[in-house]
Amino acid sequence: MKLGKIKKYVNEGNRISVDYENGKANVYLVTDEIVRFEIPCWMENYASVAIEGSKEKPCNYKVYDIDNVICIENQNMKVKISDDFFTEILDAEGKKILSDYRGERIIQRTLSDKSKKELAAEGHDVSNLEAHNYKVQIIKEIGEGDCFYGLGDKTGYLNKRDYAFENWNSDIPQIHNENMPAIYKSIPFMIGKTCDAVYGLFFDNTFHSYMDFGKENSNYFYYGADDGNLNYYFLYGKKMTDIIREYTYLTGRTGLPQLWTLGYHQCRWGYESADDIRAVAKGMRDNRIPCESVQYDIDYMDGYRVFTWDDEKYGKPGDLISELEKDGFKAVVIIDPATKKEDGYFMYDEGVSKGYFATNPDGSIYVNKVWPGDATFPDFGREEVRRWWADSHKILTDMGVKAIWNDMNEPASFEGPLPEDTVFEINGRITDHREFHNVYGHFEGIATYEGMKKLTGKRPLVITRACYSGSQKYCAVWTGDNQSIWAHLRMLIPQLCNLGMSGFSLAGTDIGGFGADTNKELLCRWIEAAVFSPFFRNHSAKGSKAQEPWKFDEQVMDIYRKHVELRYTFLPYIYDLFYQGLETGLPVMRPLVLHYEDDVNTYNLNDEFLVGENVLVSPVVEQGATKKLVYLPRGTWYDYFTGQAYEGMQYIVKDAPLDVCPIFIREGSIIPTYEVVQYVGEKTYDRLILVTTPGDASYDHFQDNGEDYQFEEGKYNLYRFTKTEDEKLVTELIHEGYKKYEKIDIRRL
Ligand code: MIG
Repeated sequence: MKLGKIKKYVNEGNRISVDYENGKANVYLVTDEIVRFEIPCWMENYASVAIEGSKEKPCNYKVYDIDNVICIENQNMKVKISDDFFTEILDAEGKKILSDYRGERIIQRTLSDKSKKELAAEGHDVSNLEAHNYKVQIIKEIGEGDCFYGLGDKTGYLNKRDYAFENWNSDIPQIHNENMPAIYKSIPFMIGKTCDAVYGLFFDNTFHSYMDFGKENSNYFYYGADDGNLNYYFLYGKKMTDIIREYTYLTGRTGLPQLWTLGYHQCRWGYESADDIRAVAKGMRDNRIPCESVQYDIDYMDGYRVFTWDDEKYGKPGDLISELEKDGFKAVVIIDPATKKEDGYFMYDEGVSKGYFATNPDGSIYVNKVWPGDATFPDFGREEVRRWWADSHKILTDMGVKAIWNDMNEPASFEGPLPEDTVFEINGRITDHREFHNVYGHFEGIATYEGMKKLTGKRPLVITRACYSGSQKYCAVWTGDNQSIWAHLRMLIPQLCNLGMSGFSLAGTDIGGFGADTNKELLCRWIEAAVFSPFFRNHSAKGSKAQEPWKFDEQVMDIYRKHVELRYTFLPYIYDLFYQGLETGLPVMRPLVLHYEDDVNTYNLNDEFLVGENVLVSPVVEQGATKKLVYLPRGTWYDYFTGQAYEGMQYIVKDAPLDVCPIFIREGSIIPTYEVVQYVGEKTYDRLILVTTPGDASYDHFQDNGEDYQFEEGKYNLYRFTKTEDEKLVTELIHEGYKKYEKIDIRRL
């Protein structure tokens, strides 16, 4: 993609179009902080899937050229564009933030032809010994010590430096290793941190893409894609929190969840009848472990036909749901996109007659095998298909279903991947699987969200496995089929933190591990590490060891109960973080580097995290460990359980026997908490308990009905609590529109 020399440029509105010898490029000033770079080598006027509507704001900037370099300058930065669309971005003081790499890609390894042959002969992959240049590609310089964050659900560590990844939504039932190129989601957004700057890059292209952060060569990082335009956004910011705010300004923010969805959920692929579900629900209540749902995996369906119910094993549709609802359980059911190919099955018949399924190039319906056997794939890129799918959820909501769990939407298929030329549509434009694959789950998510919103009037919970940037507007996510191994317990922290920094605030892992057998110690440590996982669900696979908390011993049950109760205690704090996120885009679970980016000790901190700004959690994630090395950043931190104070900017060794997950509260905190209930809705929350630590503090707390959209019409309360050095607490109601608490108490740490 060598564009050659600049011939001329035109500045119109927010766009600077550059004519090169061999093509053209555009630079768009989206806002004063966001600049978009585009080479429309594939399509002019590409409409983003991730970004809905225009995000352009009036911008103040000037454009001029010196020695054939185009300079675009505003209050924040200076963008220099040269021949070959070589770009350089400087801050207002002229310090370089990010620059394209001038050289070629060179793999830093040497291998003689002889060795290459020998390796190949033994079956090793030698295809990656030479740099493969992609149709769309951009290479940027790396500085020593640069760190990279974001990228959604990728495996491995918090900092992606020295690793390479791909974006191609993949169903991976095998162990998710740290060097795996891709799992279920494609979120081509990264935050770069240099020694004196931070920035964001969002590569908005849905084709199979590749990102390498210095693994190939420590002098550069690159982005490549198999097709599409070169189309990326540079996000300027003084702090990482600015970058996240801007990224979520572009691609949207996680909506306010219903309060109950933030409670505890129990699941297992292996509850095979109404009695199984009933027994688990009873187990939760009998053992006094708070719980909102016992989720229905694929066995509830009649022969895995979506939108049906197996009444032989699960009773009359609706009966079990309403029986359990009396005890506070909300029904959450799984839906797969693959629709059984079977004449006489209403979804198939309707889909065929209306032409709703993806086709082969010759127009025949594309078929592959998934759970129901031969199956077809709804083309969710079309609005009428989404509407059909959305409306089909009435069958479920009529039974009392409250939330939907979308699985297998990479899309997964048992007989090999869908061919590249399978035909889909994106809002009226015909395309193929190569472009559509990574947004299949995204569009299914929109359909499901719209359906549930219309049918229930409540804020939908749609839990999805596959998605793309921007899906956070519609979906919660879980990280798919992890395993009951310590490596996956450890990975929970960087994975959920990076999802959070990529806009996906409502995320969780399968607590206890999905595949393989969990054990007592692992399950205890997992529930501890997951207490603040925004989506909070224990799930396991058929054939694995049962992992409901009472399947072990009294000690496990006590530890489990203690931590689920802790979750319910902190519910209003977590809910507030979602409320604040509507404005800031910031996630609930955050790596320390997000708030302490000048502290090098936080750059690679993989085993602790913050919840909001005021709670620091440092779980034990090593088998056998009963002490934890905790890093505390600047300030004073208070042990949540004992109140003991610790000075920050140091590592401490904390005792953490099996029943303890070290939690610290920052000085000057006011944390809203509730009394424990067995499920949200068991009683009204009329008492708020503020946990406080010494020091000046101010905190805004949001309260509404926790369910629907009435808060958007002002039906909510916003309390402002202020505390000064003399430790007196002042309460103001800065917005009143909902029934107030009867009591507000204080618990001083
Ligand atoms: O290939 O529906 O990730 O959570 O329990 C298995 C059965 C299909 C994969 C999901 C998992 C779910 C399971 N599904």
